[in-house]
Amino acid sequence: MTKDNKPTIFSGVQPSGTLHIGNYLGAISNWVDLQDKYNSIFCVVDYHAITVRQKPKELNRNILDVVKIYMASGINPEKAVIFQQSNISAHTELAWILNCTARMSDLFKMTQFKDKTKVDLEKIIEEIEKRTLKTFGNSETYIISSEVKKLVKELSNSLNNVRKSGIGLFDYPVLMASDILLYNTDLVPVGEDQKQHVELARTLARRFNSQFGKVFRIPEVEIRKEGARIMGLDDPTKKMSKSANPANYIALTDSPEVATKKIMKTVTDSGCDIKYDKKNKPAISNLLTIYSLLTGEDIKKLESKCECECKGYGDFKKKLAEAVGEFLISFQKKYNSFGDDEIKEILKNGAEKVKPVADETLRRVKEKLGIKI
Ligand code: AQP
Repeated sequence: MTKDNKPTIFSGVQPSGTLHIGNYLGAISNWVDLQDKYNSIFCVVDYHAITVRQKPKELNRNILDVVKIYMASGINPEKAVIFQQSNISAHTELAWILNCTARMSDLFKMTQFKDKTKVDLEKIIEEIEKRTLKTFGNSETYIISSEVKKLVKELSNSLNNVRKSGIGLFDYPVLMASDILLYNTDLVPVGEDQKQHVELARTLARRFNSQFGKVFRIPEVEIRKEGARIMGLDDPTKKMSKSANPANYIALTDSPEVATKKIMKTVTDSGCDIKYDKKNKPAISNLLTIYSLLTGEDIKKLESKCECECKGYGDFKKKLAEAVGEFLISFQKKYNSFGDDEIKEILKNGAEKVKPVADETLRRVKEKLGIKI
């Protein structure tokens, strides 16, 4: 709790590309709803973005643009603190300390690492064990069957991918734990893909507290009921992602014309009824979720409205494109109203506000570790 008795929320976005409606619906719009009730801290996590190669000029631009997106979404810098991660050196210092508490096994479990490197060592090892045991029961004898040979080959390929992967990509959940834990965070509002990383922050906080004495508050994760995982337009089995092909996402800076083209080209399910059914109709369910969250209309009502007014998917997509276009026009009007100097000033003020809190947490951590002289 802060002096005004409000619990603290912390969250952030990486300036790793063009932000999309998934980032907005899954995370940022939720922050807007929470900023009055909480002591709110929103970060531009630029050190996370460099876990994959970025062009320096683009990265510089993206950092400012992420803040513009926060503001256009309705984050009010009078109510919430907005700052740039790399301006507060306590983030990387604490990350190093937490690295000494984290285990390789904690990080190999992280889905984002598995997705980005195509490495799932534990699954392959589990398969090898399952197949050898299936053949021989509980016998201690292991014979290398051709199936197992194939898995061993897969394991060896995965290890090659691990060798090539940047250490930052593997380790960034620890940096994220540090981001969260520095500010005595009570709640971390994120999209569903980040849930596992918040769980790691909890694990590391508990581990540190029990080894050295209590410093960290154990944060809770906050995930929206609807919109927590907006799926890709080109593939509704994968989440919308800013590092994917542009056909995968609607960027918050796409013109209505570009967004319309993308929507009209979205993958559709078999059959032609407009029904929300995540399992059997993942594409239309995703589009209905986007439609509902952008217009505030209930999904059930949208289904019956579309049944009366739409002749199949084509009509439905046109209606959705209109709604998305309206949203983008109003969003971009606000987005374009902010100048770079104003944004830089907001980041500077934000860093000044959070620095004392981060430094104090780090001081307590160093004291517990025995390195404070
Ligand atoms: N598809 C999504 N649906 C709902 N929420 C999402 N978020 C991301 N994608 C979706 C949420 O947006 C916040 C900021 O995400 P991030 O920029 O820190 O990184 P990310 O989760 O890795 O997002 P991307 O778009 O997929 O980026 P890249 O491609 O660079 O990795 C988070 O709260 C996230 O959950």
